[in-house]
Amino acid sequence: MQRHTTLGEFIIENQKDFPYAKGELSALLSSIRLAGKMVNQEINKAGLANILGSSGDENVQGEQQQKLDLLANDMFISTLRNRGEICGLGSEEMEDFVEFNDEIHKESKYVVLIDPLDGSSNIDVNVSVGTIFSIYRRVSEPGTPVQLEDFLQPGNKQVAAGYLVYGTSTMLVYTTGNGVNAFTYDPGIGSFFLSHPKMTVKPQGKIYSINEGNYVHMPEGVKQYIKWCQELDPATNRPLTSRYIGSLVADFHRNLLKGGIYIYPRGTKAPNGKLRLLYECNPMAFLIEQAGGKASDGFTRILDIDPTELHQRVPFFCGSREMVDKAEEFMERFKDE
Ligand code: P6P
Repeated sequence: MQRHTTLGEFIIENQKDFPYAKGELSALLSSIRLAGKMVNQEINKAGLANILGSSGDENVQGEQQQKLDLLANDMFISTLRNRGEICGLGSEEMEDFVEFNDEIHKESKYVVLIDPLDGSSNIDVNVSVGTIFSIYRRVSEPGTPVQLEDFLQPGNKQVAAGYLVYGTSTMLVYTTGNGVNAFTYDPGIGSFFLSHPKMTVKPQGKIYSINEGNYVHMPEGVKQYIKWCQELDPATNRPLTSRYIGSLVADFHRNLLKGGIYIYPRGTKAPNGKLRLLYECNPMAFLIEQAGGKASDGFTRILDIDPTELHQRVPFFCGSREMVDKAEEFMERFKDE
């Protein structure tokens, strides 16, 4: 009986694509796989155990921290620490990055940036949430403590990026710069199996994904683009369909499979947008470009933005290439309004 390749087998088979990784990156991806399984188990039983709802604390963004946020954050930190492949980790849930600077870890070559549970406000209403991760080679000298500069690298320096989506099924989607591959978790066996090899995003789609409740706060270019999406023009397959889950990973994943655009623009309420560059926009931008799509802040390629702060926010336009091109046209045309 022919069976699908497991994630572990796939990582080993494709290790050769990574010239300077002597297995460390493979081990790092495997530890993310393990942490993902652990988080998945907690999410699936969240309704039963007393881990729903808010922890009562706020994260660095001033957002209510859900209990599962903290649990997911701790699980990824402990799993990544136990595997010895990284010298530091930055997370949405922590003000500063974590140093792993004992004898083993400070020689490690990689750092990880992570949003351990994105969209977590949806947990209590049983909507899909996700984990987003981004991996860089450190720029500081191995053997020395990790530095902020190791994390503040442009997205075009990422060596790997991906996400787990905890939905009707749990999937892990990642790239190391050689295309995008997706793996579906079989809880009965406890393994991820290759279900969507070499994923590509359609150049044009019918779905636009944005929180239209923020319309009055949006830049004119985005307002005009939304109106354009809603016009009746069969020749250009309009009106488009509006779909917004309120969970970046779920909206991104749907657009990757079906074609579409996700926009979180700057606004009067969020002058730089809401999404964070380092552990949301950069990893998603790496993935969408590897699948043939596009990601910008409305003007500049996301992966070329030089970060200045660990938790900095940027406007985010991401998805089918021709749809992002069209939205950028409106941003350029109305940039002075
Ligand atoms: P809003 C979740 O908090 C998140 O970071 C993304 O997952 C999601 O797309 C967005 O914010 C939702 O934000 O302001 O539309 O509720």
